[in-house]
Amino acid sequence: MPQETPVRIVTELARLGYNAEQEAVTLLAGADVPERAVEAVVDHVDDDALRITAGDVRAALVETGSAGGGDAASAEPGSPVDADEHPSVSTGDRPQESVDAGAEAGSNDGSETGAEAASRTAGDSTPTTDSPDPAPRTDASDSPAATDSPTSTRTDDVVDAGGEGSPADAATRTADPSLRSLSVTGDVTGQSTGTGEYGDFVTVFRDRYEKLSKQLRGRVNHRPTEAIRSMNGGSDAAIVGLVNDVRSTKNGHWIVELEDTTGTFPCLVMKDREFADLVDELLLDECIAVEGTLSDDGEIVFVDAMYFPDVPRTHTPNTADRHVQAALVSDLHVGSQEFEADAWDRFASWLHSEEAARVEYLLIAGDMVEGVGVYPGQDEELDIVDIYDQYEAFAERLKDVPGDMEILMIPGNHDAVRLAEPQPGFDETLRDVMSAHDARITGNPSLATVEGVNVLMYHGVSLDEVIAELPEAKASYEEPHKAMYQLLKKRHVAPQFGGKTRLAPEEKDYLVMEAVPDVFHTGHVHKIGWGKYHNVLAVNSGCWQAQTDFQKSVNIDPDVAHAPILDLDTLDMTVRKFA
Ligand code: D5M
Ligand code: FE
Ligand code: ZN
Repeated sequence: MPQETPVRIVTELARLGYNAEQEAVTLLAGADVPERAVEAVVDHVDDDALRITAGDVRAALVETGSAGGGDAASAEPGSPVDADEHPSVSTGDRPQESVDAGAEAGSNDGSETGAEAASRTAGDSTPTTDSPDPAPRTDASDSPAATDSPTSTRTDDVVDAGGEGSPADAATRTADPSLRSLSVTGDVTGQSTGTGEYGDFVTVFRDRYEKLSKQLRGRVNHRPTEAIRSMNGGSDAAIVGLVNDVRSTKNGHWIVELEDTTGTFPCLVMKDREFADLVDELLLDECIAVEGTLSDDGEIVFVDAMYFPDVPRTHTPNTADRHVQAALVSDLHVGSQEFEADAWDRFASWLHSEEAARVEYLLIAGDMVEGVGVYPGQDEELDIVDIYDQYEAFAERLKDVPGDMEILMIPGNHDAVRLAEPQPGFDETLRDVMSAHDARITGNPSLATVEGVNVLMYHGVSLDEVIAELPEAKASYEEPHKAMYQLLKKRHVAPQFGGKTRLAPEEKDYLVMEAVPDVFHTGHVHKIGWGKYHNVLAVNSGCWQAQTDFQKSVNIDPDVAHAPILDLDTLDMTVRKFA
């Protein structure tokens, strides 16, 4: 058996969204036709499974009769396939910080993230080639340190090293902006038509229903609720609707009321059904489908299956054609006394270093400034009290970023645009203030295509809602990426309207994820966390603001000065810490 078989198996499983036990990989590698064995085990495991066990493989191989002579001979202990580590996608840098596709790779475990060391000491920082890497790389030849054609010369000043990264070698690196591509869709900027009238809400919810029901249509044979009302008791029935209400019965079962364009219909989920815990995940106004049987009196559907629009497991992410990287940040809060200017300086200096030569994009997911009047008593914590002065100061920070980098930014809830989502990009006055770096400014959310990679940027206010509404295991501030998985599953960045998230009714629902992103980038909760959900990399990018008094009072312990650095050619990610 070729030695690389285990690596291929792990890579393929990762692509399909699974993590695997080492023994499972060994067994698969020993099958007569490993590729077929992988298919068999993927067919065999539960759709929601994240981790493939040796037991799964044995069961699948018995089912298909393809066990083969495979024995434990294949992957040697200590060989690169250490499935108990990070079996899937390596950053190629620090294995313990690699993005672990399929498994929950979030990273608030207190371990040093990414190149903290790298950001402090240039010499031994390159977390690349020499350290033994227990995680198989997706493509071993594709080391970030590899020397394909030299790119990138920062045109403006080189490095204040300050010990942070080594100076860029202008002689060997030339940035070639002609290789770059960045386009944005799904942006409300300049498209806003909503007047806030009641009728606009009807329109936007219709559009939501239209778009999301389309995602579900292929999976159930549904009827309008109006038609279901005239069906005979005992018939099979399926409904696609927005969740209008969720209540428990006195026996602990659940009634989920669904609404479509013809009316509403109650659906009963029995508490002992295997999918009953999905009810915990429901948010009002999200779109789901149910299948079941009408009660004898035809008044309620007994649910047998529940479906979410979701991201298909088969999603194959797009990647860039060359080794180029993007830095994903958010929540600077310039103007706040807690803005970590020194950390930002270290980051900006590092961007000028050779190590960052491939970092050609900077994507900022909102809360550029602290704003004014965002919450009561905020003025006492302001370093800069005038909102325009705050943007001036932010613009100065942008000037520290290498002049040849492409910057894309969207607003957040502290920024000077309307609070209701979708938020348009900044107005002309503020664009002027920030014009020095020629950044692209779009709305919240925006879908950016960066060298072929679809990056959905959303500030993240709805994460507060998801975290408040769902059980901790499914969404928490410690693991913000899991809350992001829920948004991906619902294919909507802010499903529940009326709580923390304000909605500006427009003709279209800009908050629906019509296309599956390859990368989903949010901020807002000031915690770093990332992981893959059905091959989509979800990244919440921390902040550049130390804990405020308010955050202290509510026990928010922010992750300050982390910069996730994304390889656009592999979607591997390294988090660098500049605190
Ligand atoms: O939000 C940073 C985090 O702090 C985010 O999770 C919301 C939370 N936060 C901030 N202010 C408040 C108030 N007033 N109530 C509840 N939760 C809050 P940011 O957008 O940076 O302020
Ligand atoms: Fe913020
Ligand atoms: Zn915010």
